[in-house]
Amino acid sequence: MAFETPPLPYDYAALEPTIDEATMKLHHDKHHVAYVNNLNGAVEKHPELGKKTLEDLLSDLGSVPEDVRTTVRNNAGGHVNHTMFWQIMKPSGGGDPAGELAAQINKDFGSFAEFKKKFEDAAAKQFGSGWGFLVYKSGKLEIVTKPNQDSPISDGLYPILGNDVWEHAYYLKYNNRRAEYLAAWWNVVNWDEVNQRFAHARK
Ligand code: MN3
Repeated sequence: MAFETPPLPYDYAALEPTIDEATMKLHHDKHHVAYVNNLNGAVEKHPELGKKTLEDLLSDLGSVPEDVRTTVRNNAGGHVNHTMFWQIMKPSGGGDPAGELAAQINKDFGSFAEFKKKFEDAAAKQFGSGWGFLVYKSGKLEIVTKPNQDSPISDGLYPILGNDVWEHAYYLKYNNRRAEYLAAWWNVVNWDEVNQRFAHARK
């Protein structure tokens, strides 16, 4: 298989009570695995795609053969988005960001509280399925939302942080209360990992 689903870096129940065990099991073992399987199905038809990285594929979708372009867009996107998602969370996470990222957040949003409010608001307003992302563009942090599994990588931007607002990410525990999920999610953010992604984005 060209692409593989990475194992969760912690137990399915490790993010309780913010994200419940049943949601994590379904989300990782069914949803993420399906994206990887679908992406591998496209690679079977065009084996040269298997030699590319996810970033290569998503940053140049125009070079992907047309018969699998939508499949690659949705499923390479799903794969890269979820791989990031598991890594930027951790048990006993949360708290305040530190270091360079904290300074940049204060500079661009005024305060961490203000950033959280803006991020939650943007992600709450994403109609239907999609993601809220934090990206670094022209020396500034920016909040963007994307529908489906689209990735900021396709716009030449590296996602520093992202929250999944597909119903599969929260519906079992939060039902239709997306805003409640968004507000609780900060409790499991792994700011060390997010800081590393910020350092990568600045390169
Ligand atoms: Mn998801």
